[in-house]
Amino acid sequence: MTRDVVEQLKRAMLDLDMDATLGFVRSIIDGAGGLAAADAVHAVSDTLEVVGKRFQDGEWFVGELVYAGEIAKAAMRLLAPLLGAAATRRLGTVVVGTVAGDLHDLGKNIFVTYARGAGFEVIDLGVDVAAQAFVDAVTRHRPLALGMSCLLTTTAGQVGTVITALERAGVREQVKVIVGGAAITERFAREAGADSFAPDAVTGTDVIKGWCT
Ligand code: B1M
Repeated sequence: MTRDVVEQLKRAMLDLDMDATLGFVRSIIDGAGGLAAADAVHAVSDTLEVVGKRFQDGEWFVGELVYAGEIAKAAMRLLAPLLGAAATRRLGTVVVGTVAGDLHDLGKNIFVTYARGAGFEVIDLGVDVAAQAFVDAVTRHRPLALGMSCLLTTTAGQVGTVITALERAGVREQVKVIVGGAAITERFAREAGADSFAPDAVTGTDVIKGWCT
């Protein structure tokens, strides 16, 4: 049963069937197969990997990529309120955004949800965020951490650009920098001058929790 619902959800998403996908998401939310919201998030993320592969292989085109992204976004809207415990404490402020030139936000939004659930106040700058906007937000909000998300290899250089801009503005030492997204590796993040890399939203949240102590 557990496997069935997950497999059906994945199949519906690959059929680009919005209604069926959301139906399976809702049935997981209602307790089908004893699954949790996080299981549905993993199923959606795994399916997006397949979508990306099909796009990369030329089997699918931008239209399919866009619509699969819309389905994932609608699924995440249903799941987000259920992720993470409701925060009862304030651990500090985190500024987050997707780097300039990059419009991908599903992974960033999951990170935002988990970080808020853990008790952080998250200031979400959205997508396509210019280096100066990150600097302005750090100067204004004096956060514990700055998180950047980056999915495109063509925009990965923005990570270093933002860190250099923070240094030039004299605020780099005030804030820890964490980076995630499919275009980033641990090594890349370190070489760009970040304090940490997050392969997933839960690890990213745990890393910033560690910075609170
Ligand atoms: Co795009 N896209 N896309 N896309 N897209 C990729 C990234 C790609 C790998 C697909 C492929 O070719 N295999 C490829 C990039 C290739 C490269 O750079 N080497 C690609 C491309 C080429 C493009 C366009 C250029 C296509 C075109 O127009 N020709 C275009 C670019 C637009 C732009 O940004 N300027 C484009 C557009 C889009 C859509 C808008 C259609 C849509 C995005 C919808 C949206 O985000 N609202 C989309 C999608 C859906 C994808 C794939 C299929 C899925 C991405 C995703 O959401 N994954 C993707 C293929 C792939 O990644 N395998 C692809 C699920 C998400 C949960 O994972 O974001 O990695 P992810 O987040 C993870 C972790 O990385 C981490 O936590 C999350 C899980 O817990 N994480 C963080 C992420 N950020 C974090 C931040 C943190 C901590 C953790 O702290 C701050």
